[in-house]
Amino acid sequence: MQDVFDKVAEVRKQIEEAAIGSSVELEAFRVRFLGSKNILKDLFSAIKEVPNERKKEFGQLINEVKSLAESVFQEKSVLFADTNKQSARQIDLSLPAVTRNQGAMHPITLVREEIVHILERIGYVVAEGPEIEDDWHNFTALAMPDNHPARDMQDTFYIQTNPDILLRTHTSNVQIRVMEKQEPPIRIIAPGRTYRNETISARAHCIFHQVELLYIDEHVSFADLKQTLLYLAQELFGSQTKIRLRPSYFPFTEPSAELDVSCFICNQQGCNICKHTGWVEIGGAGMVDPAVLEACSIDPDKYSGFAFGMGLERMAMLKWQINDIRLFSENDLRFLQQFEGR
Ligand code: 2U9
Repeated sequence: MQDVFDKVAEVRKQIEEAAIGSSVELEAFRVRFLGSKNILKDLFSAIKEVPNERKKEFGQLINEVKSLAESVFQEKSVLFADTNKQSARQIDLSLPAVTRNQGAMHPITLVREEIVHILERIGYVVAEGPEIEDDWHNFTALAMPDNHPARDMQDTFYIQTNPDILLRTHTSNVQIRVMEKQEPPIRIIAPGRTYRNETISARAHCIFHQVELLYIDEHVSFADLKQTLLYLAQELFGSQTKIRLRPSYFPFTEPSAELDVSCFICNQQGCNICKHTGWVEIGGAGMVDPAVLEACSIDPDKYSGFAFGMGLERMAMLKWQINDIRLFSENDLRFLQQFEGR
């Protein structure tokens, strides 16, 4: 029985003589004498060995020793408080780095920048214009007369009830505005957002993006157009790429053509992307209609030019095999994060 009283006396001695010279030693002290499995708890459970008449005395003794441990700890905590903060501030270079989300470019931005850079290398400059446009710059100047079906409310978003103000249906308004102000030669790229009153589905959206290009100078020919498109296609899809021009119709170009490139997925062996034809359509083109030049006071007898237009959603969908156009405007991070680092 004297044993347990001796043990308490010994623990008291340990507390009184404890060498606490650092925050590490202070923490060791706390764990040993005040922690959840501290040595005093073990001693306290030995109370069953103490005869009843001395249990009270024993309990008081343990409480005294516990208070002693607490006051030693308090006293030393004040001493090491600053040191503690300082060590918290120290940087542990062996820890793994905190990775930060860098964000990603939007896939439409990525294809736009790619096309713009390719065309800048052969002398084109980016031009911009308004998304809210008047009827003349969006339709009339582009040889789309009053009765043209594209002007229908079904196809075009008009601003409130004003039949003269609308959301541009293509970026061609930009070229009209440049031609009004600038003498040829004109070599411009017009990338931008466009609007059409379409029912939204996996294949169609009422908001989409285009890149159009326009080149006006003396003696510009269809051969120049073809060579420019071949350059663009080979820069985009690789030097082995072939192009094919199919006759088509646009009100603002004559002659007009649809541009196909040899399938970059299957190399013309046949796949779902080219629907086993070996060819993929990527845009439309043509020689600028003389009536369009005239509308902008450019002499069609002196100057000629070509234009080309492509949809950026379609390009991105082909490039990354994306099967739903709505993904581009929904801002779902699970979609957008896949373009990190591109
Ligand atoms: C001016 C004169 C002519 C631009 C052109 C196309 C053919 C064409 C489509 C491609 C896919 C639109 O986004 S899309 O649906 N565009 O096929 N665009 S020629 O012609 C112009 C432009 C401006 C002054």
